[in-house]
Amino acid sequence: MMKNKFYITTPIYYVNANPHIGHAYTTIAADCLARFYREQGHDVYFLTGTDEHGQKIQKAAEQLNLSPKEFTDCISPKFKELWQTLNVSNDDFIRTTDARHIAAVQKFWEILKAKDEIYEGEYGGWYCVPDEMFWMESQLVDGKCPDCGRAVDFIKEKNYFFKLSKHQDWLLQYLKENPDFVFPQTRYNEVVGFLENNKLTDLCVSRPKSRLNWGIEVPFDREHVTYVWFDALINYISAIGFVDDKAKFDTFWPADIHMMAKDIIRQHAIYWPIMLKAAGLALPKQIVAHGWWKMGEIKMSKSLGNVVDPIEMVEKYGVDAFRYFLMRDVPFGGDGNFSTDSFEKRFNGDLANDLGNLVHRTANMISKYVDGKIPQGTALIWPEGIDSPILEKFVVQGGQASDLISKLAFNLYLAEVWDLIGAANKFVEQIKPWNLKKEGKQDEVINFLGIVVAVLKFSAQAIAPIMPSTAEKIKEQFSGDVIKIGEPLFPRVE
Ligand code: ME8
Repeated sequence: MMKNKFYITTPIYYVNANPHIGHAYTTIAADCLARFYREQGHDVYFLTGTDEHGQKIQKAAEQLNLSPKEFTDCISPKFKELWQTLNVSNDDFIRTTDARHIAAVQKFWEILKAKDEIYEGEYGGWYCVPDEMFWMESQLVDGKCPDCGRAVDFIKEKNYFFKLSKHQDWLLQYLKENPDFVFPQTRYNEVVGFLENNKLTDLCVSRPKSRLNWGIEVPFDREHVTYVWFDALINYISAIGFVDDKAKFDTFWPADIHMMAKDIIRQHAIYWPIMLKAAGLALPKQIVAHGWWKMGEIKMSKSLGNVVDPIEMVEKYGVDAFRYFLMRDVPFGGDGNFSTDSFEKRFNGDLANDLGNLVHRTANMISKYVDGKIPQGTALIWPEGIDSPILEKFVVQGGQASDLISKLAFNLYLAEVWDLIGAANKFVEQIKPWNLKKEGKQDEVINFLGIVVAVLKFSAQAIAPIMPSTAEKIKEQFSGDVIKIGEPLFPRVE
């Protein structure tokens, strides 16, 4: 039997600064899906990586007196290490400086050229020499560079153009026929609206080497390098063997999900599908664009410096608490405001008081009331007179796996699990096992503990994609014959 495959990608991140919580968010969300589908038996390929060419990177390197390659060799591993620290289970890590990627970009150029989708043209604009930036007439301030105020020159240069515009109607039609192509709906509407109200122009996809040489050479004109987005997007196919592994490519392409934030939706929902269509390749199944993490009301970004460092968060609170907060606090798709207050509220509430407490008190009760023997395997009976619809349903019907993860409703998914955990904590107070024990009702004590252990095992399974090591720790404590009392999972923070 052929296994279902699931190919998911994150953006490849620019290496001109260290990764922050925004990058961590996308990558962790993708990781939750990758883990979820692996658990479901899919053949999963989870790709992330770094975007290393272009002027921004070249400049960042120059400032440090390094060659661009020396610079990117220094920063790219920081992303790789961060993903390990965050327990991210990526199957591959692509760098746009990898030989396999350079070969794929050049093959893509050749295909488009052969299909007459590329032409030579002239590019004109107001150029600020010190800033190495092109500006449109309308962007100039008093006829000068809007960035630095210096004089600008009108420059015309030869470049290659990709015939984006001729595919506009096709793309709009495609979007109308495939309303799930972009998620969430708000972003879908935005893309459709943009295409309905604007005329696409052809895309200038090369830069003369006299201006920029840190890029992938155009295979049929070595005096030009590839425009960064025309280079970067292709990573999604270069990583799965576009040039050198047909079997792998045929297995995994098209991607199931390209995950990102809303800032780069246009490149992914307009440029990329048109590039693929023009090259005769299948389109990804879905473009998923979540919101932004903000500080106050301002988007976190490396250029503003208002960022939260994921490493600091992990050192202070642990990996799983960080992963939990990101996936729980904000409905996926919307923007989120980061504050230490809201983080610590969730930490002390959901993690320390609810989950941590249930694990710890259950382990202690097993040790105290039943000589450490974990009650399991026997049919559970719902105790009469106890009012807890959520838990009663769980006992009577067994735990139901939720499909909210596959619908990308991570926060609702977690809320459901926490409803059950909350009900189980309340159940302890309702049942008062210490009284049952005093009254010698040992069967009832065992039945009670059996119910709580079943809740914990079910919850551990359910949270595994989001909190993999916490799930493991719970399973370790409760899966054998005898309880292994562990350290508190989430000691309160003050
Ligand atoms: O755009 N909130 O790279 P990039 C949420 N190299 N997510 C955020 C975020 C925030 N405040 N800030 C960044 C690039 N992100 C290109 C991509 S892909 C072929 C090329 C995340 O380093 C989010 O996923 O600027 C966003 O889309 C991405 O980082 C942008 O990363």
